[in-house]
Amino acid sequence: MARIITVGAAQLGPIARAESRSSAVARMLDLLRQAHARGCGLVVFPELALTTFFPRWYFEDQGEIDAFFERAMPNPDTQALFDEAARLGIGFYLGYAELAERDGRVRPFNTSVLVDRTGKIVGKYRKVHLPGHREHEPRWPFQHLEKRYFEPGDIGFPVWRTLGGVMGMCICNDRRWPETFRVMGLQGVELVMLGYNTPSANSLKPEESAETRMHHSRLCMQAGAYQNATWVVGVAKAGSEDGHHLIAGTCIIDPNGFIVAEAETEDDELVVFECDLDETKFLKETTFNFEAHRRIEHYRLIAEQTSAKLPED
Ligand code: ING
Repeated sequence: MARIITVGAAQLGPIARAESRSSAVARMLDLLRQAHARGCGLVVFPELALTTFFPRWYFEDQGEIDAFFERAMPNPDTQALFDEAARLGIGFYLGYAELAERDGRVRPFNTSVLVDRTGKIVGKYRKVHLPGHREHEPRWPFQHLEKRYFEPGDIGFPVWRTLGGVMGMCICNDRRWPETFRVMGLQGVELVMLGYNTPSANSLKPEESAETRMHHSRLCMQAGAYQNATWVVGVAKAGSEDGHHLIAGTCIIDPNGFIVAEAETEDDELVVFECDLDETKFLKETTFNFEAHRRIEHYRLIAEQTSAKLPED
C-alpha cells in the first residue's frame, strides 16, 4: 500500500528590501505552475516568503516595521496565490509576518499557514523558537532582531490530518530544537514542512563557514525525520539579500533521514519528490514505537537531573 504525495519544495532566491510583494508572489506563482506541471499535490514555500528577511535590520519607526507584516491572510497581495493553487488543486505552506488582533491588542508573529487543495487555510503555526536578540547591537555586522519584532508562538506544535496524511509545520530555528519534531512525532506526524531564512555568516563567530551552517541545517532536519519516523521538507529563502547572504540547501528528507532531493542553486528552484507516507509506518511500529520503548515514567528523574545543579568538581 502506498500513500504518495508529490511534494514541491519551492526555494526562493533573494528578496531585496525594495522588492514588492506582487513581485515575490509572481515568482511563487511561477513555481506553483512548475509544480503543477510536475504533478505536485503540495508546495512548500520559505519562511517570511513575501518580504526580505527584515529582522537583520534595526528599525525604530513602528510604521516601518509594520510594513513588513500582513494583517489578513489571504489579502489583496496574496489572493492570486490562493486562487491559482485552488485552480490547480495544490495545497501549500506559506511563511509570512502576521499581525494578529487578540483581546484588543495587535500581536506580531512569525507565522506559517497550511492551505488545502481547495485554497482553504486548514492550519496555522506561529514560530516558537525566536533566535537572536531583542536590543540593537550597533557594533555587530548585522542584526537578528526576531525577539524584538515577534512574540513567541502561542499555538504549540499541532498536526493536521489533511492532504491524505498527518501534516505538521514549524519554522526555521524551530528545527534546531528536537522537542519541535518530537511533539509532532508523538502526535503521529508523517510529514513536517518548514521554511527557513538562515544567514550563512555567524555574527558572533566570523570564522564559522557557510558549510558549517549548511551542515547544521541538514543535521537538524535529518535527525528530526529519523527520530520521529517522518518526512521533512525544508525550504530556504536563499542568496544575497541586499548584500546579506542566506544559505540554500532546500531538501526533502525521508523517514530514514536520507536526503532524497536537494536544491542545486541559490535561486528560485523547485525540488520535487514523490513521498510515500506509508514509508513512515515501519519505524513508527518498530524502532520509534513510543508506546513500546519510550519510558516516560523515567523522565521525571531526568527532569529533576536537568533542573539539578552540576556537581561541584
Ligand atoms: N534563522 C537562523 C536559523 O535558525 C540561526 C538563525 C542560524 C540561529 C544559525 C542559530 C544558528 O536557521 C532564523 N530565521 O531562525
